[in-house]
Amino acid sequence: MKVNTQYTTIESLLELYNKPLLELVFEAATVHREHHDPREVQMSSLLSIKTGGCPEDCGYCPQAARYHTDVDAHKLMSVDSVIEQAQNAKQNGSSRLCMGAAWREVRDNKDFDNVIEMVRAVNDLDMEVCCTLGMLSENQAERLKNAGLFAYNHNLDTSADYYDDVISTREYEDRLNTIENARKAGISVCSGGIIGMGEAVEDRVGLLMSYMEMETPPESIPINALVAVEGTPMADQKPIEQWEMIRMVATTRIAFPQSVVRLSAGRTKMNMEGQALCFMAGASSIFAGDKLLTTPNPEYNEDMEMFKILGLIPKKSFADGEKPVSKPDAIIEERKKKEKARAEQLAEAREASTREGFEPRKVTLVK
Ligand code: SAM
Ligand code: DTB
Ligand code: SF4
Repeated sequence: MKVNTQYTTIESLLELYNKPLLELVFEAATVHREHHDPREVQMSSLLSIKTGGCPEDCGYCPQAARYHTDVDAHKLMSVDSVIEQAQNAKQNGSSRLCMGAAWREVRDNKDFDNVIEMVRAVNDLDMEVCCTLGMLSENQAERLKNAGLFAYNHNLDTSADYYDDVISTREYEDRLNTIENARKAGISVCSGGIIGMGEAVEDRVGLLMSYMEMETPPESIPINALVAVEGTPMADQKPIEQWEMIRMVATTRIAFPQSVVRLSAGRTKMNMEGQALCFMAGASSIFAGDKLLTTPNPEYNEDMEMFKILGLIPKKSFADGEKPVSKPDAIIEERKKKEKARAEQLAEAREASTREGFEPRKVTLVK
C-alpha cells in the first residue's frame, strides 16, 4: 500500500481538502481510474453479532451502556444464525460481511471461540469476512487470521488532537496498537473515521495524517458521517452537508490511491447525486441492507436502483486480495477432543452400570 507522496503533510492535505469542489472531484476521479475499476462498487453487509451494553464512552455510539438509547441489547448471536444471515447477505449481492460486537476488547473466552467458528463458516461461503470487535492482542489476531479472517476494522475515528473530546475510556495509542496487532498477523486493515462530530477540518485531515504516518496505511478506509442518535452526547449535532462527505472521500482517495475508500454510515442523509459524486471521487464500497449495526441505512431496492442508474456493478469477493485459508483452531480442537473423551467416559460408565454385579465407584472425568 503506497501513499501519494505529494500529500504527506497536514498543510498539503488541508489545501487539497479545500480545493474548489469540482477540481477536487476531478483530481480524485483521475487517481481512482489509475488504480481501480471505476464501475465496481463492493456491497458489504453489516451484522451486529453482539449489541449494546458496551462499557466504553464513545460519544457517538448508541451501544454504550451509559447512554440511554433505544438500542435492543442482545448477547452474542449463535453461529447458526450468523451463517443464515451471511447466506441472505450473499444472496442479495454482498461479497463481504462485517461482524460487529459492542465489546471494549476481545476476551479469550467461549464467546471468542464462537466468533472464530463464525469467521470460518462465513469464509467457507466465499465471502470476505471482516470483524470489528474492539481491542485485540497479537495472539487473538493470529487466531482470527487462521480461521480465515480477511480484514479487521478498527477506526481511529478522528485526529489524535480531537480524540479526547470524543472518547475518554480508551487511548488513541491503544487503537494504534490494535491496528498494529492485526497487521502483524497478516490481516488486511480496515480503519477510518467519522465526520460531523463537531471537529474542525484540520481534524478530518489530521485523521488522514495518522494513516500517512503508518508504515503501511490501511487497505480499506471507511468514511462515516455521524448518525446522531437520541440519548448519546452527540444527539444534537447538526448534520453535515453532503459536500463535506464528498470532500472527505475525494481527499482520502487522492492521499491513499491504492486503498479502498468506503462510503459508510450516513447515506440516509445523502441524495443519489451526492452519492454519485462520492463514487466519482473514488468511493468503491457501500454498506448494503436497511440496517447498519443499529441505525437505518438506505433500502436494498433503493441502492439497486441507484446502481442501475449510475451504471455501477457489484464487486466480487477477493478482488483486492486472496481468499484466506481457514485452518483448524488449536484451542477449539483441544476443547473438542476433551469433550469427546468426556462423552466416551460417560458412555462407558453408563454401560458398566447396566452390567450385573455393578458396584458404583467414583470416576474422575477429563477436565
Ligand atoms: N466496539 C468495537 C469498536 O469500537 O471498535 C466495534 C464496533 S463500533 C460500533 C465500530 C465503528 O462504528 C466505530 O469505531 C465508529 O467509527 C462507527 N460508529 C459507531 N457509531 C456510529 C455513529 N453513530 N455514526 C457513525 N459511525 C459510528
Ligand atoms: C465503520 O467504519 N462503519 C461501520 C463499520 N465500520 C463497522 C459501522 C457504522 C455504525 C453506525 C452506527 C450504528 O448503526 O450503530
Ligand atoms: Fe463500545 Fe465500540 Fe460503541 Fe465504543 S464504538 S461504545 S467501543 S461499541
